[in-house]
Amino acid sequence: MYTIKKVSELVGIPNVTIRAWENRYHIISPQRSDGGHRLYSQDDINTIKWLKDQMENKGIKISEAVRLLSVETQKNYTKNQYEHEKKAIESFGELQDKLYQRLIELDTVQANEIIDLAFSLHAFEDVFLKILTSVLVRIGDEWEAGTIGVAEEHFASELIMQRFTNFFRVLPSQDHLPKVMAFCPEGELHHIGLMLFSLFLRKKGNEVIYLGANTPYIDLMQIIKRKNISVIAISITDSNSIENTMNWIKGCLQENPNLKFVLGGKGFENTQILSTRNVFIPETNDWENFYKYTMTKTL
Ligand code: B12
Repeated sequence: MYTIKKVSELVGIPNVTIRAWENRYHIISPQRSDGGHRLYSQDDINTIKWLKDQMENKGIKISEAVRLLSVETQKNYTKNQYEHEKKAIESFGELQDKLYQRLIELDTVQANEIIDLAFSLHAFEDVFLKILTSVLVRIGDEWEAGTIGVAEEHFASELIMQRFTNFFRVLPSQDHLPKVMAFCPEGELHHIGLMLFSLFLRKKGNEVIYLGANTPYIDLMQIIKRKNISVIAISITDSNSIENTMNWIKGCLQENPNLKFVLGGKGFENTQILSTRNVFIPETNDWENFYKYTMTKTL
């Protein structure tokens, strides 16, 4: 740290000018010694030198130099932010690769350690979306391509699903919010998207009864009544399941016209089914708006 006298010598500007710039433009805020004297950092000195340079070599006024300084600072901030985000993405890629390797080696301990590390480094939504889901999708692709076996796929899906369910347990739920039941109809094994949507609702505080993949319709109406469910989330990948599902929904609505259904999944990508008063098909990436305008207002 440097005293004002030393700074004045180093940059060639009188003490009084340095203090005036400080008070008028708030460009630097030196620390204070125990005795109340100003103490400047190297960054402070660099800022003062930069301002002096703009005035002397470019012939501009101090007020204009200060304005330029804030533009430069913003540019540097944006650049640093970009570098930081780039690093984080690189580390997502690295964590994905490591986790993928451990999963196909069926190594429970190491796979869990990598997931723990991911949670310690990143926000939990990022870990679910950018690491766990990506790894599951990669494993599913490789399973379909025949490069990895069914045992590896099951092992990976189970281990990752356990982490999802752990989060389900710890997120607090609020009793006054609508209760949700989530499932994929019979024959549908793809439930990662459903899990992501359920996690989104759990984060909002809704209780979600998660039945998961391959759920027969039989007895579901009883659960809906018994558990006082008001919203039903259904995920469909195979569009052939849609017709049965829509018929089941009609039956449910005859018994309870206040029920709401939220549908999603690849199966709806190429269909003409539109949202109605009771049935919603939110756009992917638009869950926040869907929640804000539909879940909180109409339920
Ligand atoms: C992982 C995977 C599997 C895993 C599933 C594991 C699991 N636990 O879920 C396993 C290996 C079991 C599997 C099996 C099969 N699969 Co597969 N699988 C995939 C894969 C690689 C990723 C799917 C996935 O999880 N994506 C990630 C999630 C997050 O995306 P998503 O499901 O689209 O969900 C998003 C949205 O749709 C939405 N969403 C989803 N559900 C819901 C619900 C609500 C309420 C809301 C609001 C939103 C929402 O939110 C998500 C976020 O944006 C895809 C190919 C790919 N690269 O996408 C094929 C894919 C889905 N599978 C496919 C097929 C054909 C099969 C098999 C029939 C293959 C076979 N030869 O046997 C089997 C049988 C499946 C069955 N009976 O259901 C096809 C489906 C085509 C179709 N539309 O019918 C795909 C597209 C592959 C392809 N080459 O065409 N699969």
